Amino acid sequence: ALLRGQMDTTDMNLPSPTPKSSDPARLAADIVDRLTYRIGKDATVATPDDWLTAAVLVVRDRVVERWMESTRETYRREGKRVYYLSMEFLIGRLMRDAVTNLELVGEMQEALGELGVELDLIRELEPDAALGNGGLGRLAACFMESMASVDIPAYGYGIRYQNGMFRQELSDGWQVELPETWLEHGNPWEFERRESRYEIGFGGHIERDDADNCTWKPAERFWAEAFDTPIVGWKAKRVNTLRLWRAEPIDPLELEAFNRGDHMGALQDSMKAEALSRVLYPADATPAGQALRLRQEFFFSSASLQDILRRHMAQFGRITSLPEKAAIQLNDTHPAVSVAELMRLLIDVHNLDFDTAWDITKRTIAYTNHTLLPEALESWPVPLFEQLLPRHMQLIYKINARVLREARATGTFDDAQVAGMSLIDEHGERRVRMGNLAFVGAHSINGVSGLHTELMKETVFKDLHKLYPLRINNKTNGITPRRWLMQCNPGLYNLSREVTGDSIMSDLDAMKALDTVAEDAAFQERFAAIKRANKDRLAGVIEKRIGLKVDPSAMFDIQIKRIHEYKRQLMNIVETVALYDQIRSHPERAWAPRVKLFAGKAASSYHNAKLIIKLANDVARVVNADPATRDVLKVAFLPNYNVSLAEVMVPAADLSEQISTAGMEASGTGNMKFALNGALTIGTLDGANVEMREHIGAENIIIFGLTAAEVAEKRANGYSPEEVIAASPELSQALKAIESGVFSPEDRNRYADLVAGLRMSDWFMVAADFDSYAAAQRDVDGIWAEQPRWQAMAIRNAARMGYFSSDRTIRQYGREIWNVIN
Ligand code: GL7
Repeated sequence: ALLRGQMDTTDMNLPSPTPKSSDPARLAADIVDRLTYRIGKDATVATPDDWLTAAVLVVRDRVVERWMESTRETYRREGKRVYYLSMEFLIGRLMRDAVTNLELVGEMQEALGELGVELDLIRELEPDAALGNGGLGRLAACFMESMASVDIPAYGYGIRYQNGMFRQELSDGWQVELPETWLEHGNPWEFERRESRYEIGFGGHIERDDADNCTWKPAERFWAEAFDTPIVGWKAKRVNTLRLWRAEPIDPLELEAFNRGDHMGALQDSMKAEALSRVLYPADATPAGQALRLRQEFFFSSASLQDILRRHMAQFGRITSLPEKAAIQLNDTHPAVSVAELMRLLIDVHNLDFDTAWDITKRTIAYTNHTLLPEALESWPVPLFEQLLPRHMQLIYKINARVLREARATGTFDDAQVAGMSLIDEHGERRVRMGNLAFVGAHSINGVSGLHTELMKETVFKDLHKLYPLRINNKTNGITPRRWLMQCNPGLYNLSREVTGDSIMSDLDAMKALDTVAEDAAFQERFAAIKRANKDRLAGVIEKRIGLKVDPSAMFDIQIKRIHEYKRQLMNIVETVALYDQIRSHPERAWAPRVKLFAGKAASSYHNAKLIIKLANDVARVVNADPATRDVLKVAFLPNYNVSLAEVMVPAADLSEQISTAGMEASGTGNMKFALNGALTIGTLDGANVEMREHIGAENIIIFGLTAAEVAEKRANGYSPEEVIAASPELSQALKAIESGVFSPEDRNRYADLVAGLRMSDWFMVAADFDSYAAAQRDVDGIWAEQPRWQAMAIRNAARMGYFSSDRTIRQYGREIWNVIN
């Protein structure tokens, strides 16, 4: 009886778990039950957090049955599983997601209502799981939800950071970073799997066995322990697993040291383990660089691969069938060390020869590239790599020798090209190039928008693409319509369904039916009323957070995303200053009233990004205090942008700012969220904006500025921002005001260097695009003045975003990369 868990129980007559009812009375009773027996509290003393936990546990019970059924079914079918390896999962809150996908919203509201608790109130208490920086991490979260929704058996693998993305506060307009503590009240969604743990090694030396096979003796060893969160698909069709690893010491306490009186030294291992899964690196598209980051990358890659191979061997018993049963997707280069780790496991643990292992590795692994920014392409100093992962370094040299041999054998590459394809960068300090490692170890390398994929072929991977021409392919990003329409904008979702029918959540293309009512005055009125309600709600949030009153009938013009020079928040602010000047010079004109909203975090070490936040706040302070512009212009920077704030801001936007320097934003996904919620886009021909224009129609989107080719041309042939600035009176005046301290009277030089950067080099083409951008903004004003036209355009935007559902993206991965759907 003690061994029951490991025994074959098929012929035992075990009682089955009681199926969980979704009757509101039953739900209410269960909530009280959890409160009493799990939390140990009486209803009369329960805090709102206790009610939330009890409600989550009740919802989780309803998920578990479907979860086990999904797992059993995959096992029975002997199907292929998808493994999505990502350093980041930017999930946000899970309560509303799970309840809507289980279709229990009404029932839970009623059940909690019976207990005198409001669902809408307690779900606001749930902390955001902010285990990611921005688009890349949020994409991983949308993909997890879509894989469950389109019924693909999948596991997400990542790190259970104790502190996720930092909390941003503003102090006198400056960003202040504070640790985020999402686990403070525990996490009722997760299941700790103490039995699922793997040893992770670092450092040490290699004992040679024979030509291929080696034994690595690491100097440091830790446990990776699994925590599982169920991810519910639409209508709970399937429930998949997000498995996050936490590092644990193997020796929690070195008693010998402790007894010697070295109390800190005795805890050394614990502290080192803790550091591994302690905190998310807050660098967005900029490399972290430190040894701890490489340790984190290896830690979660190794744990995930050991788990994948363990599951494969337990079911199929033969390592060589791995590529038929497992598809491993690397989300950017962060898990690229997986290529070497899989090789090590196949050779040193499963005793395969190098050639067989290499063939299996390439057929199993695929890699998604998310950025072309040269500074974001990860590389590690060879000495650091060698010291932490000596066996992997050895394997990388061996892989490299083979790749370079293949390159030379074609006879088409010169020495410089071969050097560019090498896994080792030999310029200056020798470094391991993680992008090249991921490329050569994968059968598929995909970009995230059509433009980005083409640029990948022409730039970073030009020669590797020539050598392996069948590998690069495109998978344009998408967003889940459950979170980004149904949950965040129930008004628009319900209105749409009157026209489209009920299928839109499983088939976003059905939104197309809204086209037929785009010009209908009565429909426009209802559509506008929903937008207005969303804006009223956001106005409330703005007032509560920063004490600023804004007029909800004004145009809400929103730019929310990480602060980065290539995203050009600076251009938006400079244009705001120019507009402010214009309004003051021509108060008699009929200005379209605007509220310019900004939010986003800056990487802690990114000086200019932090200065841009301060500038937005300085400009806001001056503009908002000026009685001359009071009725037509307001500026606000909302602190601590996160998924939950996005869920309030996106549905309230009239205008979406997607104004990156063309060629630099790989895709963007915020752009898609806004358009689906009926905002017009002002944007450049960058990333997925290009495809959005094709789907929405050029007449329904406001495009301006240089193309990617024109940007490249200007950079190559040199361009003089001073000339451009001199030729633009508006820009000249705005820059002069900023650099002379009009917005920073207490520190007149604050923005001198920032503006000097624009005058001297202007790498991001702010000056070059300024006039075109300002003119496009005046076009926007013109459309706003013709409300029926604006509403028709906004409706057509929402109608035509079907292609950008992450269900479509995931089906393409499933068919064209993973081979799990036909
Ligand atoms: C990003 C891109 O910058 C962004 O354009 C893209 O939408 C996202 C998802 O593919 O990936 N790449 C990157 O390094 N980060 C991104 O958000 C941080």
